[in-house]
Amino acid sequence: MEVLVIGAGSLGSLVGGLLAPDHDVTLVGRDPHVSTIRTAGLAIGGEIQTRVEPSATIPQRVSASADLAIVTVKAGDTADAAETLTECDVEAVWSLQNGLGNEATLAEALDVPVLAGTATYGADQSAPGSVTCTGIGEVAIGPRPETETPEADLALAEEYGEALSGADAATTGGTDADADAESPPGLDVLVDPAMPERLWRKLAVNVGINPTTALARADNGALAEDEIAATARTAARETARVAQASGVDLDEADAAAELDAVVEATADNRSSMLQDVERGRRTEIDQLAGAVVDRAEEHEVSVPVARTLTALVRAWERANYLR
Ligand code: KPL
Repeated sequence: MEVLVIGAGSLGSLVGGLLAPDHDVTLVGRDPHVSTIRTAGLAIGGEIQTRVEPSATIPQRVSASADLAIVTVKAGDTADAAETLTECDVEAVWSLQNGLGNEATLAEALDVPVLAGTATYGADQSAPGSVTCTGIGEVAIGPRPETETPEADLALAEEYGEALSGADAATTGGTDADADAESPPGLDVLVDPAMPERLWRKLAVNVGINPTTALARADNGALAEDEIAATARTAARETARVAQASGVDLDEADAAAELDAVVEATADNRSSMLQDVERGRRTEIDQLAGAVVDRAEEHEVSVPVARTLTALVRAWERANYLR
């Protein structure tokens, strides 16, 4: 399949890199990452070790056709990604982003089916031309919330899920010693018809992990420690309460358990918000904890921890002239 990845940062590079051996992948990102991939390929390190050679380009130069565009840009850059895609001829778009509402933004701007997705892989863009897999997670595809064509979208998600899943997708977690540069593990893409629940569950994980690790300047594994774990779990539980008030069936205990599972699976990962803070970039706080606070207000749900985390991260952004 021809696959465009719009947003070749940490996760986009990892996902595109894992698809590259079996598909014709073009990574769309920034220089010097893009120019390094063009000359030397993409090195994947950490829990998966391989080198692959996808095509790579910057957004201003894309006018490609593809079977599928995977959008992995920061939630705040979704409208720009949609604009880039208006120059391309793609059959469908799959959002693999953090936060809620990205699919709706893409669907409003584009005249092709837009599918929803989640990814819980840990990924860190260590240097130009390379990405480190810091935790093997799960990748899911399914109909987007509020689609007018749920059955057709589910059929499409099944088609793409099957086409994208690597033959040896379950074989992950290799070490340096057993790394086989010729046959890296593919992606195991799970098809989920119940995307709204999955997106809210992922939101609960992100609201628990991302601001806490960014503020503590700690990797995800630090959340296994009691004091900060309690803060993260409370934020995840608050998110579940807002999900329930929004009509989505997400149990508080399930949200907290999912958080614990992702913390364990990505213990060595530096969350995407921590990576943003360390690089002095604007974070996704508005689309994560900030979005929960906004919806909590609409539904009169109390979310003190999400509110505090939002205020602290926004204060960091203001102090760094990012707001
Ligand atoms: O999505 C992530 C992120 O960092 O944005 C998780 C899965 C929480 C991994 O850190």
